[in-house]
Amino acid sequence: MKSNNKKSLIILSLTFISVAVFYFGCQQSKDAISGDVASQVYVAPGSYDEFYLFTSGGFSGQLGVYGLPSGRHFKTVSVFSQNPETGYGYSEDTKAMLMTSYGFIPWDDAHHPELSMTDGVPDGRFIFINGNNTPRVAKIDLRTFETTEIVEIPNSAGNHASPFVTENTEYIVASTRFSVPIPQADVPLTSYKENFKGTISFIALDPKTERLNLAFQIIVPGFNYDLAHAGKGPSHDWAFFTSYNTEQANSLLEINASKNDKDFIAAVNWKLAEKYVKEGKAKKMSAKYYHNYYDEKKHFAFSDVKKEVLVLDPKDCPGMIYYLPTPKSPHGVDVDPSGEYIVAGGKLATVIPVHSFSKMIKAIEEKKFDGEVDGIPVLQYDAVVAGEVQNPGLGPLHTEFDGNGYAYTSAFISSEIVKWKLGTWEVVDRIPVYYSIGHLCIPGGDSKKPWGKYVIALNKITKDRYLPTGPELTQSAQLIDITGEKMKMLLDFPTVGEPHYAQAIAADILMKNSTKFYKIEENQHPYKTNGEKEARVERKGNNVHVYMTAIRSHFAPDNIEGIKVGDNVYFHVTNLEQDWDIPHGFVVKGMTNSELLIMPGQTKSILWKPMKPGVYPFYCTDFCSALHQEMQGYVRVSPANSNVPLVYYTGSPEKK
Ligand SMILES: [Cu+2]
Repeated sequence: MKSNNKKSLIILSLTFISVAVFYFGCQQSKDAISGDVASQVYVAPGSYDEFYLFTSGGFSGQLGVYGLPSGRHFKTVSVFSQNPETGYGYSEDTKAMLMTSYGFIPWDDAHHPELSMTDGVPDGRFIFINGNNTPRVAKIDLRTFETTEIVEIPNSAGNHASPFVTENTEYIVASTRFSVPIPQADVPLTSYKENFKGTISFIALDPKTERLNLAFQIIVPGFNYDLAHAGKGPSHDWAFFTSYNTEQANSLLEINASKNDKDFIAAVNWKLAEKYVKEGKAKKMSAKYYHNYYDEKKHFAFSDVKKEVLVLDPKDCPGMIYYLPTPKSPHGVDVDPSGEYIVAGGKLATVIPVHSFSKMIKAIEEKKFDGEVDGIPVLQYDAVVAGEVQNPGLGPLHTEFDGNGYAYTSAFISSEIVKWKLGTWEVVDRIPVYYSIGHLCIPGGDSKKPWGKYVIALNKITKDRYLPTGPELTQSAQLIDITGEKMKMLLDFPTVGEPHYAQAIAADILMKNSTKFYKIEENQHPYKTNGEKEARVERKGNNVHVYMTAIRSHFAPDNIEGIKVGDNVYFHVTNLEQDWDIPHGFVVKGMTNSELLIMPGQTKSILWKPMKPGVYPFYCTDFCSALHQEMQGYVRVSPANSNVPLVYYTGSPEKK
């Protein structure tokens, strides 16, 4: 009976989708020709976009930087994956960023960019993003658009509900999608209910040093924790995490995790958790994990290996965590700008349930509980719910806010954005998107002060929307005007990787802080070369260190002899330029890793292991001047047993 119901639900959904696609497809082309849509997204040559849009690269592991309203792609920030464009993860000075307790992992699945906030408003200092697969959280410095820190999260698997920040970025929250044995153990999978647990992690951002630190974890029942958002205003002290699979199934979750009528949003009082940690309620648990950071003076990444983590058990910490019953496998959880409403996206629910923070506090005070799970009180649904949005589209997932009293929810199955009013819960508008929207983004739309001008749809499927590119079509974002009563589709633009979630911020907040070059006198790279006079080659056994400089339009030295097969040749290249937008590239023929891309004032190092005797050219890859093509040199490689002396020069030969 059950499976029949399921089948008919799927058929119904598919029918709805095809009708929606047909109907809305016609409507959209009419809209597109009826107005001055093009002029609303046109950014004239030489003019700037109004917003930066940061989209996750999904399974590319990177972060995309786009302009709005143009949709132009400006940059890919290297985060969890090696990037041959920049040498990130290949160069000696960035490899440490990708170290984990499982070794060097040059890939991840990046999902949720999240801007740092002050007073609940994006402040433009940092953007964080999660590594979903091998649980990690990265911090990207928005002065340089470089990843400067990556923290691995122990006791976690599938770091999905992450990294959402509290009102002043006191903490970056994260929780585990997959519950696992904690500590890890070789147990039968059928022992899920006895042995599997979840964790919710709080990573602190030190306001002075701006460094991250995994402050503590809370151990929770073995559900799948899916998404999160921290509170703001009255709910400042709280963070909210959706869960599904409260059934604790470990097989065929598509059926087995959909049995309970309601799953939970976990409401965590992090202020109280912090207090319990200070009072010594947390237990030290051994757990090996990496904390990688990039020292911007040394231009070099380092790894600290951590050995333990502080863990709180809700049983020892009354009042720290409550469950809000929420229909039905909730996905997103979003807190409105006032901090009062906690909106769930029940992907299988027929309504959008909205919880009230003040009702939640009252229900806690009045102990309106509906039982408990592992010592965690479950609040009564009717005691906490503020209202339900009826007819919210099929498969409601995520909600963002415009700051003018309206909420916008993405509906995955019916491929639309639904606009509704906070407080009355009435749907006031809907617009189709193409197709299968996941997250959506309003600039500042999860903050206290959204810039309610646009909503960006982040779509999974673009069939029929673009020129075909083989079996894989581009994924896309769509820009929608939300300044009027009716939403208006303005622009489709393709994205690199899966545009899973995105955040946007007014451009002027970031522009003024953008680093133009690194001051050469502040460069403390361990292999820096202070000017061409110090350029040199040093042999230490079979390790050869080349201290090289790059300036328009030559390298020093540009001729090197006496390198042998079997040597480890480290090129430490210092870019001596002190001018904006003058990087130099460096690569040797046959190098098996990548190029280096060296910003002005930076030093970078890459390892080359010559395999065969011969003469190997090297050159600059980044067009830097009219004589860029002349920016080149040669390395002579001799057999391992040769006695060709080590010689290097720029201009005329000089023996060493
Ligand atoms: Cu060059």
